[in-house]
Amino acid sequence: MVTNLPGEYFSAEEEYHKAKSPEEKIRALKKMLSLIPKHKGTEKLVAQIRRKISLLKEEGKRKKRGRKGIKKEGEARVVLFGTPNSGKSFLLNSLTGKNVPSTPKPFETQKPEVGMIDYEGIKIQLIELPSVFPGYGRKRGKEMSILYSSDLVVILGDEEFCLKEMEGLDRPFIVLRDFSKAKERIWKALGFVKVYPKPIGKKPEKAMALRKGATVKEAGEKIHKDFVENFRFAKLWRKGKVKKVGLNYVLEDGDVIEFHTS
Ligand SMILES: Nc1nc2c(ncn2[C@@H]2O[C@H](COP(=O)(O)OP(=O)(O)OP(=O)(O)O)[C@@H](O)[C@H]2O)c(=O)[nH]1
Ligand SMILES: [Mg+2]
Repeated sequence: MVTNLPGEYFSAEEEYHKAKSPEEKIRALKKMLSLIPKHKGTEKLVAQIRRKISLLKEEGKRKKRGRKGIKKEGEARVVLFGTPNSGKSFLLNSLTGKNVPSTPKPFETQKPEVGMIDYEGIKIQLIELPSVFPGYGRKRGKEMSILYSSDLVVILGDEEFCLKEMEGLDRPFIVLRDFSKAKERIWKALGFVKVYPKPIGKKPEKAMALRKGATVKEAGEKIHKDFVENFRFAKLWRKGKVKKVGLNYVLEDGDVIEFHTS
């Protein structure tokens, strides 16, 4: 506990606690810093405040970078990564209904193109990245950050070449050769289960996607927090059978679930 701090310090500290934006917080912290008498007994406090300031600045930078990026939408982000003319635009168009130019010209796509796959009502974001070339990883920072944020990379064209440029990225990937199976393979590789929520006394609603191994609790959280907070039991239909289950029950693909609350 540092003693002999001036009164203004505490009002600056109050300003800091009231501050909403990172800029306001930084301003208040700097004021606090200027009001601390500098001696051995205050060293720790000074270091703490400096650290807070640098963290806030870092956070601000990160947010700015994020704003320039593509917003994540849907249940998952899938990225098409491939050598020139491997059919990325063709596939993006056929899976999402987009209309980006797809011709025999290589490197036609110059910036990331975004579309949305509809898989039985479940939305999956699909992004085509400009074609890969030697040194891509170093030169295409924005594209690399999209790859980093993906749940699945779909590799098209020269597999070896693509994997080399992705070195160290450590994302789940599939290599796609047969376009006719693209949608199914993407869905399978994402490893979701489809679960159908059912309001009491009504028909099941459209499917929702959950990670494999997800429980009744996770399904409830996704629909309405009330379902978990006031949970009594859930009624579950699976392969023609009905049972009463609790929050920790693990769901499977095709389950129909009805929440009962108090
Ligand atoms: N791979 C593939 N290509 C097809 C198919 N049908 C047509 N194509 C043609 O194959 C070429 C692939 O081009 P794009 O879809 O532009 O390839 P890309 O990977 O986006 O290449 P970039 O120009 O580098 O962005 C085009 O001429 C397509 O019209 C198909 O079923 N599979
Ligand atoms: Mg293209």
